[in-house]
Amino acid sequence: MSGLFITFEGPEGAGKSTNLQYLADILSEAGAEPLLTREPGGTPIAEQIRALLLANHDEQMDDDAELLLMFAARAQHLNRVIRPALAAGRIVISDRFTDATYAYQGGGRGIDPERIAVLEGWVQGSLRPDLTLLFDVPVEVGLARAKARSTLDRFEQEERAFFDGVRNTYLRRAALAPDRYRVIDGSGSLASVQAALQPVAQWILEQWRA
Ligand code: Z5A
Repeated sequence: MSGLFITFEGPEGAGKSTNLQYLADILSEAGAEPLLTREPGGTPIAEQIRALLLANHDEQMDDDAELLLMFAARAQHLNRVIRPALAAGRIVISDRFTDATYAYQGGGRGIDPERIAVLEGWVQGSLRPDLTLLFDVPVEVGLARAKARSTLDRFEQEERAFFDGVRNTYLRRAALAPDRYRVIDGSGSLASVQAALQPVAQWILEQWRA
């Protein structure tokens, strides 16, 4: 038995968390009971690493330290939560996964994607998401939403160029692997975004039942 691994990606304020719950509700009503999780995080230890990664520190975090902490959290999350759930045949939906590392640590910080690929192979082996929903919004729209909501975490305080790098990397990766990604315009009304999710939900259910 093997489940289905779905990831939600996008720059800040793109609407991932809001729409993840919406999709999960549709799947649950259809009897699928998806497992919802997030990165960095998803287990008690990985959530502690998340807190370290998002907090503002007096000391600047080294880019390599940030990258390695992302994958440390991912190893814990994958082996404790994601792999067992997939092995049990469940649909797993993660709010961010390794595409975020390529986007933020690669496109944002400027780390060579080949170095990220080494860690991806080490930690994940051949495991990749079956489907990635990329919620795309212009940088200024996403940041305005994030700023309206709460105090800014360590990533949200970055410069404009950082966020341009994040968004461009996501879009480039999606263009290179159109079979795995669905790009959803997250800048429209919530109703229009949720309408776009309806056929995606049906596709997921068909794949899961097959
Ligand atoms: N990170 C990394 O660097 N490398 C990695 O490998 C991984 C992660 C895995 C996680 O923080 C941070 O970790 C993240 C990348 C980095 N950077 N930051 N910041 P997080 O999980 O707290 O942050 P986030 O993933 O960016 O979440 P977010 O800012 O909450 O964005 P979102 O989930 O896409 O948005 P939302 O919460 O659903 O919506 C944001 C607001 O907009 C909210 O008030 C909504 O009501 C509103 N919204 C949503 N959709 C709409 C529409 N369509 N219209 C109007 N308003 C809307």
